[in-house]
Amino acid sequence: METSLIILKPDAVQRGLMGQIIARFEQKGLRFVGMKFMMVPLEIAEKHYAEHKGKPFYDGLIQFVTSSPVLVLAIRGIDAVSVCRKLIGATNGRKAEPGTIRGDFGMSGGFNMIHGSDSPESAERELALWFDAAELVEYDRTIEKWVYDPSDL
Ligand code: IDP
Ligand code: MG
Repeated sequence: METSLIILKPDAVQRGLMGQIIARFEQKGLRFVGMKFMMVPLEIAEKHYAEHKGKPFYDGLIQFVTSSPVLVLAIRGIDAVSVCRKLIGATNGRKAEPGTIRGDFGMSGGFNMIHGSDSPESAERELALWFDAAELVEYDRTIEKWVYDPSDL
């Protein structure tokens, strides 16, 4: 099982899309193990997006994610990192495929509603940045024996 770090960005919250976006992950069969609604401290935003420092969109991106609350999620499943990225779609909403979250709900390259870890290594780093270990909730869901077949596990 992998865990991915997902953020519903300020535009998703402001546009009232949290429920519809969360539903996509629930319907897929993924398990939520962490969730918090918060204003993003500048220091966390800068650490989270450190790889983009110096790019033309960096300052606007930091301003955007710290401007209004976000919903931070930790989502678990087999191959959860790549599965979540597929559900999310391409970075620019105008280019993202229909059926993806960005493809169905967005028109912007920057205001693209959601962040998802891009690799298991990024997920580990990001989970440690956004959640204390005790905030990730360990539990079983009996339904998962119907989500996965025995050869998946
Ligand atoms: P990703 O979120 O699909 O992984 P990244 O390239 O890692 O995309 O960029 C991080 C975030 O920076 C994007 O989700 C988006 O909000 C913003 N961003 C990326 N490229 C641009 C751009 O060209 N213009 C404005 N914002 C951008
Ligand atoms: Mg990225």
